[in-house]
Amino acid sequence: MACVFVFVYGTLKRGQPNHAVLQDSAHGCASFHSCGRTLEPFPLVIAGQHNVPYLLHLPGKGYRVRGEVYAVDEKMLRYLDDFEDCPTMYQRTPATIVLEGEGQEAGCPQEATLQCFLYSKATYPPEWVHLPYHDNYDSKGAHGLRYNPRENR
Ligand code: PCA
Repeated sequence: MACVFVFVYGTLKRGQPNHAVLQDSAHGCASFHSCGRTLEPFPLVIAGQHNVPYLLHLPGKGYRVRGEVYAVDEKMLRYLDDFEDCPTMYQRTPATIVLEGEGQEAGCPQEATLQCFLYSKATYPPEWVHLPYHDNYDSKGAHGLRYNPRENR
């Protein structure tokens, strides 16, 4: 089947605690496409006792979130759905991503966009909307809300 694009904004990014999931060929294939950010703003919050990042499905509020686009095969997509406990914990929703990086800054009058999937949260406790919003998640950021990996829970 054709590859689909997945935009990751949280623990699946390079240098973040779950990135190895994308690199394990036993899960399927994921190849880095480019960096990018959401065309629309979304609230990206860090919530719950394990400090998990969630992009709340509330377009128009928050920041245009930065992340990475990967082309993934069907096997990896299924693995990621399972890993992200989709559709229970996260929902895989389509979003327009504005690509950034090589070739995008220089001499490119129009922004290149790509339709991607991302793992967002459609249902959440109402008070989460009032948490601080992030635009570029880092589990070791100045927010101090260090992600607690699954194996430690
Ligand atoms: N993993 C997914 C959703 C949030 C998370 O930690 C990601 O990195 O995009």
